Amino acid sequence: MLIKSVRRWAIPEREATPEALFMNRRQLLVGGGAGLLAAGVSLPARADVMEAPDVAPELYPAKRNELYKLDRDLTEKKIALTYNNFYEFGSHKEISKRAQDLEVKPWAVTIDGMVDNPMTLDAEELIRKMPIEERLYRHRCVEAWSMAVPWSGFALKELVKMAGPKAGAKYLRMETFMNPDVARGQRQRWYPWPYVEGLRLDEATNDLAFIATGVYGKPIVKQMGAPLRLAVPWKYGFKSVKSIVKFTITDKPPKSFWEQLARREYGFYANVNPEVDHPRWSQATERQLGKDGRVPTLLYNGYAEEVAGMYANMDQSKIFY
Ligand SMILES: Nc1nc2c(c(=O)[nH]1)N[C@H]1C(S)=C(S)[C@@H](COP(=O)(O)O)O[C@H]1N2
Ligand SMILES: [Mo]
Repeated sequence: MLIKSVRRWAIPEREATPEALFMNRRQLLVGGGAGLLAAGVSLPARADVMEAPDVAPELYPAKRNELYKLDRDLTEKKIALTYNNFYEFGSHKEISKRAQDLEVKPWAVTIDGMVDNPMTLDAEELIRKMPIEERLYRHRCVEAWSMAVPWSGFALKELVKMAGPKAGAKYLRMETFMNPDVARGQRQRWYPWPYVEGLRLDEATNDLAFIATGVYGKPIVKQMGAPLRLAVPWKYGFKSVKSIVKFTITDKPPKSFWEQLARREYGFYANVNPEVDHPRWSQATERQLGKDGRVPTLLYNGYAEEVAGMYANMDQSKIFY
C-alpha cells in the first residue's frame, strides 16, 4: 500500500505541469516557435488579460444599485480575471490569454422567436439602449468554488420587454458564438457546441437576472464573456452563459450544453442548495477564490428571499440539480 502511494505521487515533472502550460510549450515547439525564439524573432504579443475591450467604454463605471450589495469582500480583480471557465477556449481554468483572440466589436446580437419585435443589432448599440448600473453579486460554480464580483449591465427583463414576448411564450434560450478558428475548444467535437443555456420566462424577468456588460468598473473582459454575459447568481455558475449572440423566446424548454452532456449532473434548474449534493461531491461548502479555508454554501446562494417564490409550487426534488 505504502509503496503504491509513493509510486503514485512519484510522477515525472512533465506530468505534474498544468495541462495549459504543458500544451502551450509543446505547441510552441511543434509550431517552430522555439526556432524563431532562438533566432531572436519575437512572437506576436496578445492583448493583456486585464485589458477591457473598447465596447461602450463611456458607460463605466456605472452607478451602483444599492439594492444589490454583499456581506463579503469582493474577489481580487486579478484572480477573478485569470481563473475562468470558458470551455470554448479550453477545458481548464487558464484560458484568459487565449480568450483575447475573440473579436467583440462588431458583435451581432439576434433577438428572435415568439416576439413582437424580432431584431438583429450590434451589441454596443444594444448596450447603449439599456439602463446600465452596477451590482455586487455572488457567483457559485457547481465545482464548489465561488467569487464575489461587481458586474455592470442591465436587468434581463429590459431585453425581454423590448422583444415583446407573444402569448404562450414560456422560455428564454441563449446561445454563445460559434467560431472554432478562434475558440479552439470548439474543435473538440464531443462537446455539443454552441454553448446554450435557458431560463423560464419568469426567471428571466426576475429582478435578479442580469446581463453583465461590464466588470470591475470597465467593459467586461473577454474571458468573462464579453460583450454580453448572463449573471443569475442563485443558480450554479454554468447557467451564466457567456458571449451571447442570440436570445430566443420560445414555448419549448431549451436543452442546455451541460444538460446534453450529463443530464443527471447538470439539470435545467440548477438552483444552489447546500443540502443537495452533486452526484460526485458535496455542495455543503465552497472555496472563495483568493481566500483560505471554506465557508458554508447558502440556499439559493443567499438569494432565497428574491427567488424562492418562483419555485414554491414545484416538486422540490426537481429544482436543485
Ligand atoms: N459560453 C460559455 N459560458 C460559460 C461557460 C462556458 O464554458 N462557456 N462556463 C460557465 C461556468 S461553469 C462558470 S462557473 C462561469 C465562469 O465564469 P467566470 O470565468 O467569469 O468566472 O461561466 C459559465 N458560462
Ligand atoms: Mo461552473
